[in-house]
Amino acid sequence: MKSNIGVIGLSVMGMNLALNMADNGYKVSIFNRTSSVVDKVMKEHGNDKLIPTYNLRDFVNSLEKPRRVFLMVKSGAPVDMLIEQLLDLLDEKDIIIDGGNSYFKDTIRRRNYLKEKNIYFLGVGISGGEEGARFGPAIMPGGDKEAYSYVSEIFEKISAKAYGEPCCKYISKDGAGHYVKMVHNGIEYADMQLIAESYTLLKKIAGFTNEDLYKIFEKWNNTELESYLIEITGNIFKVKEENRYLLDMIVDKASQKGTGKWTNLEAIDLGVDISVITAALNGRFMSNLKDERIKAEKIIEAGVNEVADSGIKKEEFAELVKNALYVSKIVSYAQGFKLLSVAQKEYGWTLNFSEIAKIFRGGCIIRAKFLNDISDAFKNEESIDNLMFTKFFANEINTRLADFRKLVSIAVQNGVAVSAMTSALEYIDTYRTAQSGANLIQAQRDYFGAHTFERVDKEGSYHFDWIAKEEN
Ligand code: NBP
Repeated sequence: MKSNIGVIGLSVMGMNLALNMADNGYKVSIFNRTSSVVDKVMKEHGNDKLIPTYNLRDFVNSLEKPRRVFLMVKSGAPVDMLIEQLLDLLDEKDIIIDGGNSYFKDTIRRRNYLKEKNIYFLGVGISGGEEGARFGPAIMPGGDKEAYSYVSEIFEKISAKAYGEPCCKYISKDGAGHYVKMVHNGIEYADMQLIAESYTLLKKIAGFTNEDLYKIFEKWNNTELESYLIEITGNIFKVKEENRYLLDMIVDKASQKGTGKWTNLEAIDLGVDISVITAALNGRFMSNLKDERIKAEKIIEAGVNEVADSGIKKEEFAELVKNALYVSKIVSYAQGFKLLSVAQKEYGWTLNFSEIAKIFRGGCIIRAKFLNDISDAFKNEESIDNLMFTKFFANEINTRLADFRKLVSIAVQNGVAVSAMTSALEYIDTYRTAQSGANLIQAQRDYFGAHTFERVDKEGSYHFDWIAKEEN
């Protein structure tokens, strides 16, 4: 009997996905460039559902048709190299699935290339790391829709389940699945930065201890903030090593693998403001200037005048932080979905935001209760310009905005940097400014470059001879 699917690349993700597929009753052929890895997997996890293979020809021949070849290798050149090697061995209508973190434009290119060869291609975003891959990731499949019907059952079975539904839904054609995964990663950066800023405020301004912070986060996890990241953050505050809190022993330098960078570059390309996600990326860059920050603290003064005691009790302050965190979180998701809405027009995709929010509810790092609200909000108001304008979220923001402003002011007065939160507040204020100062920018542009301007009192495009007027 032939295998139902084959997995190439048996590092953390590939191995765990293959085991997950086998657990779900599928016969899975496995292959890895370095053969000893195949032996290791068989030795440690082997069962009759896993079929080891040691060259690509045997791997391909072991699969039932149409063949489902799941690549889980390092993104970039390895994917192209494998596609080339597989082309000699596959038949028309076989399906190559790229489950790695590939750049969506590579996915579009590969799909077009393989279409010429009559090979189907799916670019699939997978989230959840090792644990997710083993027991249920969030899956964002994009690519040839005809081919998706051959893998949908497997994907839905191995995916995480949230509220009884699989965290897996076909996204749209060519690079759409990888695009949604990329935006998901950007949102993840923002979520983490916003929580880190909340921690800083609670610790530096209100003086909460790690033990207090554990209790606060535990409480928050029973509110609208309920999420995986709030839960694990609470747990982190408790952990001690040799009588010292482990968190206090960790150097404040945050690394990254570059996925947040792609989201930001893409937003710049499409002209979309994702300032909270950008602030999160900048936060990681700045965190790495540790030595310079130590020097700067001595060179640049805080400039904090005697701040009058605001009279806020610690508990009240924690409530302000909670409201600011929640509103900022709404803004970062609103920005992520705004990027998706511009991208779907740019790349000709049809994205269902309500369903995308549902996929994120399980398996992945950003899983959170409020994704149900996002899903409902987009379902109720499909063609809304921005998540923040939906009735539900407009109300959530309006009822907390005064607290949010108060918190940001306290942070600024105390010289505590909260760039992601401030960016969220600025985004709200920029959006809700019906009459901005951009008329002056247009006037300047027309003055020095004759770039023309539109007028509020009549139709058309105008140039004014500013210099002549000045000379008169
Ligand atoms: P890695 O990204 O570390 O890739 C290692 C695998 O790629 C090994 O199986 C390696 O084979 C194989 N490989 C390489 Br490198 N070059 C190859 C080539 N030219 N031909 C064939 N195979 C090649 O593994 P990972 O961390 O499991 O991630 C796999 C994919 O999933 C990546 O795209 C990653 O970004 C994505 N992803 C990872 C996570 C996570 O939490 N780790 C989460 C979500 C998505 P070898 O053993 O012979 O070197």
